[in-house]
Amino acid sequence: MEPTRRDILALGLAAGACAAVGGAAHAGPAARPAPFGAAVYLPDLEADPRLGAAIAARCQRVTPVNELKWTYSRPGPDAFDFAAGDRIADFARANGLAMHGHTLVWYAELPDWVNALSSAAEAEAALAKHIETTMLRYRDVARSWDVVNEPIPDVVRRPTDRRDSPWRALLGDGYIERAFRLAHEIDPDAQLVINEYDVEHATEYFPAKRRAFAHLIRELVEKDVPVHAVGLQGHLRGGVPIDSEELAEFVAEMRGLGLKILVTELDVIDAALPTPIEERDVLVARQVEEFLEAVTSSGPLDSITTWGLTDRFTWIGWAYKRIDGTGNRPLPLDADYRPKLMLDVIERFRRVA
Ligand code: 9MR
Repeated sequence: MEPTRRDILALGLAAGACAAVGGAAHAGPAARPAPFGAAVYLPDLEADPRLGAAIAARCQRVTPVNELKWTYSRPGPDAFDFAAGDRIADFARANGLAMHGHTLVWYAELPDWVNALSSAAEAEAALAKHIETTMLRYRDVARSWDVVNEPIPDVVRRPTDRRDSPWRALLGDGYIERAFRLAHEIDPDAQLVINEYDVEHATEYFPAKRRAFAHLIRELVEKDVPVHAVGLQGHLRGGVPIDSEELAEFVAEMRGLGLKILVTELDVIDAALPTPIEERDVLVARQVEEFLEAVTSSGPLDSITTWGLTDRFTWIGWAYKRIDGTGNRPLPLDADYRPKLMLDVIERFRRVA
């Protein structure tokens, strides 16, 4: 599907409008665009050679979707299984891509033996061994890591609320600080990211979650914890407006604390968007535009990664399947690897200086 001229104008993609967005508040286009990345799941990479080719041609970074999660890489307290992680790392190396490590500490995807840990000492030892072994193995190719993923619960009552996990149960909220300090000791030059979702909208629980996320990050920075960047996952809810003003303020505050801003898992959950593809693609691209506009209003992004590259392989397809039977269209390339308007929007905001 070729976008119509009306679509292009609506998205500000025409040359004049292009200069206006991002160009207005800043010095001009970035000398080097922010790296663009895609997350990739090994079975997809191995199933379709077009996927690897598209990533190699279009991306500078790659994130393993699942391969470094504990259920995949930690069969037992003394055991590591890096078979799948190594395949992604080799793919990255072979194509000159950086790998973004996802993720060292998370509440989810924990094997039974972690859920059975029963003392602070055991939890600390498990974390330390995991962080050290995993970071050192990929040190050459992974220069950035989601050290702690999703530390804030979905329903936040107080800004001090933190998400429950075995780590928190055994080590208290200090597990977050501990993880960053351990990661920094192991690889002092790696970029250490704190990563979160559902902070982009104005409705429901989003603002409270964003406030708790900001509270946590402020607390870490005040304690001189080596956190270097804020990862905004960006699993955007199609049809739900972006909280442009508050999100821009949040990001500006984070930059003021000396932190970089990364978009780590961008896609648009299009389950509730209209059926016609042309219309839907415009709405998806427009939402990405609103989001990227807000998060670049105080400076450039350090990188932009989408959670997948093509609509052919996306978690949205099973997690938010459309009831009209048409395929989901959350990503920059369609299921046949044709670029969509969303890709033009990303390309534009990569260049904000
Ligand atoms: O896309 C991932 C899916 O294949 C996994 O089953 C799921 C659980 O491990 O994780 C999905 O990726 C998530 C990411 O790791 C963290 N942020 C939210 C992502 C989408 O759910």
